[in-house]
Amino acid sequence: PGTDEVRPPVRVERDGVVATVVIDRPKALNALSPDVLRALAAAFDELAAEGDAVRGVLVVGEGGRAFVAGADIRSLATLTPEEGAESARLGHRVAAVIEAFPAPVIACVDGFALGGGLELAMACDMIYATDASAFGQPEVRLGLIPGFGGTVRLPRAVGLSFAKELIYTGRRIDAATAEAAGLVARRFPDREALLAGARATIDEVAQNAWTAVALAKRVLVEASGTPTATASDLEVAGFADAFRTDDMREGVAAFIEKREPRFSGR
Ligand code: CO8
Repeated sequence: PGTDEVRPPVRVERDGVVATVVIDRPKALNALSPDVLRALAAAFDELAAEGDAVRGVLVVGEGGRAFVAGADIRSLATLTPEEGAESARLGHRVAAVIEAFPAPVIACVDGFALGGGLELAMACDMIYATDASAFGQPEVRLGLIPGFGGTVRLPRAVGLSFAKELIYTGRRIDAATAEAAGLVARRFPDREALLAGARATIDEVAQNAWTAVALAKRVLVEASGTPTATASDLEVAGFADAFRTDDMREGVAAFIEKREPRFSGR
C-alpha cells in the first residue's frame, strides 16, 4: 500500500528500436491529470533527442481495463475558465509533441479510450485496438466539450456527420465499429496480439529510410486539414527535402543496382 502513489504516472520501456510509453495510473483508469500530460510531453521530448535510435513508439495504458478514460475529472472540477483553457492547451501541447515526433507513434488501445483518451489516441499516427476496446467523446455528459483535439481530429478521422453524432450523444462505440469508421487502423483479439502487431509494423517501417518516413509524417501532419493547394505545396517541399538526404541517393541507387539499400538515417 502507498507504493502506487509514488510510482511515476508515465514510464518508457525500450526494446531495440521500439519504445513503449506506458501510462500507469490504473486505479484511475489512466486518466490524464496535468502531471500525466507533462510526463507524456517529457517522455516524447527525451525519445526525440535520440534521433534515429527510436524507429517507432507504442503508447499503452497499464492495468488491462483502459487505454485512458479521459482527462482526470477530479482535477477539472474546480478550474476557472482560464485554468480550463490552460489544461486544454497542455493537452494540445502533448498532441503537438507526438505529431512532431520524427517516427510513427501507434496508440495501442486495450479497453476504454474516452474523451481525452480518444483525443490522445487520435494525436498518434494510427490507432490499433483490441476487440475489448470502447471509444467515445463523452464530454457533453459532463457539461464539457472535447478540449484536446476531439472536435478537430475526430471529424477528420470519421467524417463530420458521424463525428457530430458521437460528440453530441457522448455514445460509446466498440472496436469493430471504430474500425469500420476508419478510426481504428487494425483490430486484434487480445493485448498480446495487439502489441505484437504494433511491433511488427514498427519493424517493417524501420526497414525504410528514417529520413523519408520522418518527411512523410511531417507532410501528412502539416497538410492535414489545409486546402488542397497548401497541402500540395507542403508535399512538394517535403519531396524536395528528400533530395537533400543520403538515404534517397542510397535507396534509388540500390534499386537501379538491383541490391538491398543500406540506409544511414541521414
Ligand atoms: N477521471 C478521473 N477518474 C476516473 C476517470 C476520469 N476520467 N475515469 C475513471 N476514473 C476513476 C473512477 O473515479 C474510479 O475511481 P474510484 O475507484 O476511486 O472510485 C476508477 O477510475 C474506476 O472507474 P469506475 O468505477 O467508474 O469504473 P466502471 O467500470 O464503472 O466505469 C468508465 C468505467 C465507463 C470508463 C467510467 O469510469 C467513466 O465513465 N469514466 C469517465 C469517462 C469520461 O467521462 N471521460 C471524459 C472526461 S472529460 C475529458 O476527457 C475532457 C478532455 C479535454 C480536456 C483537455 C485537457 C486534457
